[in-house]
Amino acid sequence: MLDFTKEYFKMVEKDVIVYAKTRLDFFDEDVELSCEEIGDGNLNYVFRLVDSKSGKSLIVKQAGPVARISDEFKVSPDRNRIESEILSLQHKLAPGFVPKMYHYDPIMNCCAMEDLSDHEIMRTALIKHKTFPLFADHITTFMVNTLLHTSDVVTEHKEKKELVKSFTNPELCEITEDLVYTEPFFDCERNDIFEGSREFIKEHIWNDEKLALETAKLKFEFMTHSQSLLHGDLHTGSIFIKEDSTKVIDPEFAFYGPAGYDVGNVVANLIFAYVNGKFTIEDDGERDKFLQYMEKTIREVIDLFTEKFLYGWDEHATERVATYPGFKEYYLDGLLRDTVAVTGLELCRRTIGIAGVKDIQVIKNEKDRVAAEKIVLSAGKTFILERDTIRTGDDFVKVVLNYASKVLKEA
Ligand code: SR1
Ligand code: MG
Repeated sequence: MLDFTKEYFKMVEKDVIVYAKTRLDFFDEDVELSCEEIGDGNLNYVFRLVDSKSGKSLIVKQAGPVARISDEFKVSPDRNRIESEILSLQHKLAPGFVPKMYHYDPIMNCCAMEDLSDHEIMRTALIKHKTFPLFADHITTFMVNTLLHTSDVVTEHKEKKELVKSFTNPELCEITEDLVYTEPFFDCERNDIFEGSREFIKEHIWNDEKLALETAKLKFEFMTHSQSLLHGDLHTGSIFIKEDSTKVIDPEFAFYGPAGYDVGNVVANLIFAYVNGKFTIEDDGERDKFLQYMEKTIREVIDLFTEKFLYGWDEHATERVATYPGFKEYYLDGLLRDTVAVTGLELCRRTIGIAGVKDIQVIKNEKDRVAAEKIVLSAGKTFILERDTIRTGDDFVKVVLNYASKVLKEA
């Protein structure tokens, strides 16, 4: 008989069925369960349970002791606690934008949550060139509610410091420090580059000392600026979507860091979708339509975030000095500067580093793939180096469009 109460072990599908029947108060007595492991992320095991009698379904997510992508990454299963706790907090701050959490088990390092199978992973949907007109509105509400409300602007400072303690996440932060801020910017063995892009990467990224210096500054800001409780990995693979609903999942990288980290991740991954559409949609009309949608969405994510952040500040700031004239503009300016920089870092790291994105990897034609990589890397570098001047949604889009037309002319 399986015992889930004494010692952790990594479950397989049949164990999860027993687990659900004996440890969860979710299914009916006469349940007829099937279970499938459906995870395609880099870290965890995700099981979908379905009761064929009632049609009820549930997700059980278990953390393994090492990452799925490579057992070089020994990651604390405590990330499952962090994920459960932050999902509950985000549910309060941004109701409707995260899955419901039903259960957390600190021995088996697993949690049970709402099944969102009527939604689709946003990256997959964007690669099929589906569009979601409500996304920018949804994700900016989620980000303002979670980032502004967990900051010292709104949260009482001793309470915030307790949250900083509770969401200290050293191992997952180390992954980000290495994979986002360090390895892509030198010829690191663990990088996973497309050979056709090697020369370009050498010349424009690895041999650029000015760029290296800026990434060093940004890495130290990431490690030391405990501004807001971040999702910490807010790319389009961490978002479930359907026409009228957006759900943010997988917050296991959560910790107190610079708020622009989340916003920049969203924008960079929209840029990947844009570039995918540019090179993979054959029909001119369809391509134009998709690209226009992506441009509009990138613009709106920045501009709506700015608008809602300023409005939310006026409505909810509790700290006296935060209301001094000029301070909220100063604060937002810093947040947007970080957003620009992180957009650039994410564009570079997903192209050079170990955790690539399908948007680029599915571009079959070698010349197109190299051209796509040149666009995102050039834009990425510009975002890092020129983070002091880029501020509006239109500024972001212009950088991408400029490199898209430049690279295509040269090709
Ligand atoms: C070892 S984990 C690699 C990447 O996958 C996660 O989703 C994060 O983005 C991380 O950087
Ligand atoms: Mg993830």
